[in-house]
Amino acid sequence: MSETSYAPVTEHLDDPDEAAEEGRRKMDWALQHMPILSNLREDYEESKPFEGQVIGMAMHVEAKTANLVELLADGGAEVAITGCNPLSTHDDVSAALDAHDNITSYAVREVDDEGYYAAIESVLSHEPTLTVDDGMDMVAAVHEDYPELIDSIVGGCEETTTGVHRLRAMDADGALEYPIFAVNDTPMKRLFDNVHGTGESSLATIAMTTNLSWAGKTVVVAGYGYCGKGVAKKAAGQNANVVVTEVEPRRALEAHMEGYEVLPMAEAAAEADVVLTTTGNRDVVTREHFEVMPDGVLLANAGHFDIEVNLDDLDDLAVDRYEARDGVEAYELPDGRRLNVLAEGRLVNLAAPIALGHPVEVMDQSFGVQAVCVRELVEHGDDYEAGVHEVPDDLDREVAEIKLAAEGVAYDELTDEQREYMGSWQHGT
Ligand code: RBV
Repeated sequence: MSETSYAPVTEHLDDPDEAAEEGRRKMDWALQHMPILSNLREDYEESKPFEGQVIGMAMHVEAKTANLVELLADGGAEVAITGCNPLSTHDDVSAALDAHDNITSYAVREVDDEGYYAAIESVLSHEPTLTVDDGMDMVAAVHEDYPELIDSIVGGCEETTTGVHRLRAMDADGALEYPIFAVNDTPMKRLFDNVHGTGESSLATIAMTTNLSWAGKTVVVAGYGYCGKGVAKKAAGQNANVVVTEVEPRRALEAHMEGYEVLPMAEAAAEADVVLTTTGNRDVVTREHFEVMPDGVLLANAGHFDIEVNLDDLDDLAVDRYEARDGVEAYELPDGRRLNVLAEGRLVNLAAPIALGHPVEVMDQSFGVQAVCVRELVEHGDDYEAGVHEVPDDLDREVAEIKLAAEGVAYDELTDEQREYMGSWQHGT
């Protein structure tokens, strides 16, 4: 282990036992609303599919994630975990995880940059045979700094759009040296977590952080991907006037046909009460936009990294900067306008002081897919070459079926004739 390596969470807390108790309470509450993880857990506790594996994880360490981690550990794995964002960790949950015999948690909230990467190194010192990432920082560390681990890594899973995007770029460069499932891209993840999860949790966190209403506000949503669609729909549902900005012509048209105003950011910024970025790209809101924004505007980001709102530009323009509320930093411009940045421009639904991440139900789905993907890699990892892989559809269906059964939702099955018809090309009118 290198000298910079980070200690487990318990060494950073005054009273780890008390913290662990509170963290456990949060996990128990979440688990009551996670029928998929509960179901898989029962199965894996018995069958121990992960026995002999070491799983290295970098994810948002809070109660729902913790239930995934514990499922993997109770299924036989040794798990080492750290955060995937310096502000999203709940220390009490991290402590509860670390108290488990098979789990070491290095996640600590408000860790600095150096500590953030040192904690990833600490996870890698466990020599994982599988990686589970949200944003790809762990895969990057393995390839850049610990390539000797690659030979014994069976495969990995990636949770989020930005991570999958980075992995595909790495794969295209021929630099990705083990197989990774694009968990984000499954229907059970993307159609729920990205749309409903991001929509609900971002808006709820902004409302609670500011104590302001959506009704009558002009809300500029940057990016009309799965996350942007969810945010736009839910903001409109709360009586906001939604303006969408896009760079992709089909998506711009889709937003237009959905009834939203579509404008270039330079024009949208001048009308905005709230700007919420969901693009996964950098420099979406910059100096030229700050220059025209109204006094009091709220600036928040729901993308994985904190580079969508260019805070260096804003800092350059500002004559003063102060904490207006917990989680809200006001930047005062020379003409007196105040531009309010939420959660330091980090993903607001997880990084704001009161943030809880996505609702439990959607994370149950996302993490259900993670769990079956890890199982698939353990059982059939050799079948997958290095590179980014789509999750096999039957695994995603398995997760959907568990959820439908738990909800008591019945659905139809194809008859043999229908199946035959759908598989043939000869039938016409
Ligand atoms: N996300 N995790 C949570 N654990 O509360 N909330 C959101 C949580 C994930 C989500 O799946 C998304 O793809 C990713 O965070 C962005 O970093």
